[in-house]
Amino acid sequence: MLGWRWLVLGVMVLGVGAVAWGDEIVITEIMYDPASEERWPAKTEWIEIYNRGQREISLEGWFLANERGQTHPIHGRVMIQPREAVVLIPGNQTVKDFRAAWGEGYQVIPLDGWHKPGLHQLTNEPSDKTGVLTLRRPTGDVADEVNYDNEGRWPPNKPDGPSIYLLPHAIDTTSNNDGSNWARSESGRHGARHARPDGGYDQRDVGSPGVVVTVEDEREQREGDDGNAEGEG
Ligand SMILES: [Ca+2]
Ligand SMILES: [Ca+2]
Ligand SMILES: [Ca+2]
Repeated sequence: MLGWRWLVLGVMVLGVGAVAWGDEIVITEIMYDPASEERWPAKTEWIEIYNRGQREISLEGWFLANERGQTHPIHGRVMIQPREAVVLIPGNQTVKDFRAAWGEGYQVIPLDGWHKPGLHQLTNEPSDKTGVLTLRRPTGDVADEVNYDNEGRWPPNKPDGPSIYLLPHAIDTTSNNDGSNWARSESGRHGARHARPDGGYDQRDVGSPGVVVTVEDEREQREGDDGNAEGEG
């Protein structure tokens, strides 16, 4: 006889929809080699994460790690809503300076321990053994991992400045393991813009912090454009 537990499990599985439980939060953009001042300590790196699921998720206690160490956990009640992008910055940078360079309209979360003796910083010389960036839950479980690189299928990192970001068709924790699903940010494309030269940032930096464009977004945009065209005609 199948007990009630199986029934509950079955309902839970059906209820999750297209995105598997625990697989919702995706690393979508990495600014590992900015043109901005990057001498120790590098304050101008950042990472964007995105909720592709259908439920809000608490980020309290989550942290970043790489092959050299880890940051301190996010403290306090920080929620990420479905289809929301959140930006993580080094704890020695201020949200005010980040916003002066990159603008408003999304959550920016400073993380202590981005530098020695924690994460050390995001390596500018990634390889198959370095640049192993992970986003982890309070338990230490890996929510997402990206072993970014600057060779092979991965976008190059010369000249310094543009971030790498995940393309619209590939916004999930498996597709972002493949370098061919990433591109270098270009101003005007998929929400990317130049940084304003303020607070130690260099305007050669290009990125789309706080903006993630999915295939669904592109479809809605197209339908909106068609609607406008009909309305005007
Ligand atoms: Ca770096
Ligand atoms: Ca991954
Ligand atoms: Ca982005």
